[in-house]
Amino acid sequence: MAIDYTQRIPNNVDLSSDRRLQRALENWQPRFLDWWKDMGPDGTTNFDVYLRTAISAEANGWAHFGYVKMPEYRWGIFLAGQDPNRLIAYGDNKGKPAWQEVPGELRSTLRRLIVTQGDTEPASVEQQRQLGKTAPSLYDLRNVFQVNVEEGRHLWAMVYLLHAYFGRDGREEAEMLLERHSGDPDKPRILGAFNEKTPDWLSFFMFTYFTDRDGKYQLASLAESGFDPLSRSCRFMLIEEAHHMFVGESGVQRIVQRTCDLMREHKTDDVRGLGAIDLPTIQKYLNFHFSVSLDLFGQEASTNAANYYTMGVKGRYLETRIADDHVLADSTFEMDTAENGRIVRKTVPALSALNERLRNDYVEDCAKGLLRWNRAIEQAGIDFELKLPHRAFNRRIGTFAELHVSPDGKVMSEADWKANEQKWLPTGEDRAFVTSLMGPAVIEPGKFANWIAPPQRGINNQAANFEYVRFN
Ligand code: BYC
Repeated sequence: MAIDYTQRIPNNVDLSSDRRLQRALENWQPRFLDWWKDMGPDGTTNFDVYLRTAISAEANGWAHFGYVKMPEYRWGIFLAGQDPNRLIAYGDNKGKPAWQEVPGELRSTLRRLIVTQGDTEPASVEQQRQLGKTAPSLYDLRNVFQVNVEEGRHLWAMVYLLHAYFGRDGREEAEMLLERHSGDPDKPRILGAFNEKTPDWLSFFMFTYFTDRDGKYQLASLAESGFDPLSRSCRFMLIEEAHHMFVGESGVQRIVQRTCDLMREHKTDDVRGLGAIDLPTIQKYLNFHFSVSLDLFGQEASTNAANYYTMGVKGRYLETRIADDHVLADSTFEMDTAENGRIVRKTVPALSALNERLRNDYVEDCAKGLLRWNRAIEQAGIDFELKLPHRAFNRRIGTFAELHVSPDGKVMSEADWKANEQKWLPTGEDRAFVTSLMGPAVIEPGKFANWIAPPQRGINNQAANFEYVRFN
């Protein structure tokens, strides 16, 4: 179904045919806009931003680019097309038709997953609220705003499901999604990484590279859900998500490039004095964001994950492309786990290891960006390699949370960890330095802050000096 933009809430779910639902969502809409005003990008009400807006929910040719005043962005409800013959691909319900309504016995499980997913979306907007003030260019300013409006739309995607399929509880949960706030000591966001700060652009690019990538893997698993409206919501969200990870990967790449250019030009490792971010500091930020994002996959051994799978609620990454029985009752999986203060390899039932399996898929994907970043370092003739730290490094969730582990995977005492931690994770001083580089936003078209290289091409193939944001 095409997206109907004549409605107060743009949608492709024929919202006007269900007056009660439409009214409920129209009641939620002003609360969302109040939240955006209070917690979204600060001081941007009058900006015209060159944004893409969905005009179709299919992958090819889905977006329109044009100037939008940000609070007038048309947030709406867009689900990928329905396959009327879709079958559940795994678990006890394998082979049965996908559910168009929520099965009673799965109600609370599904609601919880949808709420957890929904909670991350506004959280990230809150985390990024102040970034516009220090944007290194108009191009980057436009990109953070694009990410923000789409995370806002992802919130709409989950709120639609809560309202449409979970009755009163769902409406209450939708309210709560606007009441919890990132880092709020009384009402924090649900998952740890979403209560961290994103105070500078290196953090932002690392966040969009590593944490948005968790989004990709979680959404892909939920896209396998037997609950078809959730699956269709996530499939369209994944199309939007790809740009967010591009922003992260290319952002880090441009910082690395600029650092290498300065190192070569001035024949020095000490680029801090030249107003750029040294490679060891980039590595520390990478260590932090990777480890915090690994926590988002949950416990290594998880009966929750096993139950989600068996019930047909949450699948594996690209479930239908995996060649096995899709039931996993007799399958095993090998993974590292903490035991008696050591890391040991164990064979465990595959069903209980599904979080870890997804984490493996994620780690493999994360490594690809590092190959490209390292190529830039190598091409500059610099002897330095960015590395993903060991998966047990700096964990708060799961089996490794009880251990202290170095980036290369060595288990150590708390005293040794304390003595070395500042070599591996950003210190207060590192953060203060990176923050000190974040000057007032660079708003002259085609100009960039000193610590980052320009992108290789513009958004939607625009020229290098395109005016991505007009301030009015
Ligand atoms: N923090 O059996 P386990 C995105 C709790 S990002 C705090 O492993 P489960 C985005 C857990 O709740 C993607 N608590 O749990 C990115 C459980 O509590 P109970 C977001 C945690 O449920 C950037 C207990 O520990 N989407 O889209 O299998 C910008 C046992 O754990 C954490 C989703 O997460 C944690 N990190 O796994 C914008 C998808 N981890 O039951 C957006 C939906 C675990 O003992 N969520 N716990 O009280 C899920 O699939 C699952 O909830 C999780 C956790 C994978 C997160």
